[in-house]
Amino acid sequence: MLILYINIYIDININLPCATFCQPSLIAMKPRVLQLNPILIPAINEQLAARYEVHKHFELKDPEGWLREHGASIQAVTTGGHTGISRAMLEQLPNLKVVAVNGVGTDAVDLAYCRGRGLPVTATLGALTEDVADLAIGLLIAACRNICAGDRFVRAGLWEKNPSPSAIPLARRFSGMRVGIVGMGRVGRAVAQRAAAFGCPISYTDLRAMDDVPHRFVADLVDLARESDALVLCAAADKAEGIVNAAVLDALGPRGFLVNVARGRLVNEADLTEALVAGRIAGAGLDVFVDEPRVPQALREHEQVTLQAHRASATWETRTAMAQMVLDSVDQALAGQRPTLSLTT
Ligand code: 8YV
Repeated sequence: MLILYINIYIDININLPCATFCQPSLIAMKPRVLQLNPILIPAINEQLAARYEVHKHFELKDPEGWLREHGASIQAVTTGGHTGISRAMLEQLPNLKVVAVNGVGTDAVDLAYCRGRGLPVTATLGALTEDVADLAIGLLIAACRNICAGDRFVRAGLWEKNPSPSAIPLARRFSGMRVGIVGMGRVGRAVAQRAAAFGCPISYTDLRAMDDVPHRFVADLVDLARESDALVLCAAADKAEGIVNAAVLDALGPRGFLVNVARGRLVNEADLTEALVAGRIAGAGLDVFVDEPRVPQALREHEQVTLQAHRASATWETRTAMAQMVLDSVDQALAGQRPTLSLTT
């Protein structure tokens, strides 16, 4: 440190070329980390910045030019579940030691390619389960009890103008609804636990029946929809694009509700919009969309749809736990260890 200080001092004051004095071996370069998505926890950002040279891809003026010039120096990437990282970008980062996903969805990362490269891809497994399940139940209750439409009615002063109880249509009871869960992983199980506390009979579908799940397994999604009052999507999107289509929505029927806290592309959004507009399903609670942040106008205008801006894990508690996992994964990988949360190595 002292030597570095003297070198810089001499360089500035005597105007000798730095190369004469600044031998790279004497300068402790911080490893470079590329952030593809902001981390919202200041304390974690401070620790990242203290240990690493952090480059925020989303703030770069010319991200492509920057990558061409500096890609080879990047040792770690942090990203969001929805953002992931493209194969093309991975190829521009030949010395990468870890992709730390600040989320549980790894559908936007080519895991097979990373496996082939021996590159650890980590996820924040278990950190967001409770919050995502909470929001799923919140969206379902909001959708079937028209909570947001009621809020808009009161805010707009319409209650005073039209105080008759018939001004707002009667809603649908949530307690006791037959809830069908699509994807019985951590989040699906947490949704089931919560819905069961409301007296809801639970059924589920997944790639296979699970021995440790006490609920009824239904192999076919159309059958599950037909036998449910509400479908809650908690599945990984890797191999399930567009599984909720017109046939599933028609099976759910005009009294049925759809909740999606997983990935927008599980749903054929055009089919969903048509089904809602035509009243072929009763309503929906949606946190995720096919082309975020763009949400189809028809969904935005529909009174029986409750919308969120991909917020299911967005609490201080969960995002702090997630960010800590990201930091730990980067630390482990750059210390030459296998990150404990690696899915690929
Ligand atoms: C996060 C997600 O909002 O876990 C995921 O896969 O999509 C979300 O929970 C996102 O990853 C935050 O960066």
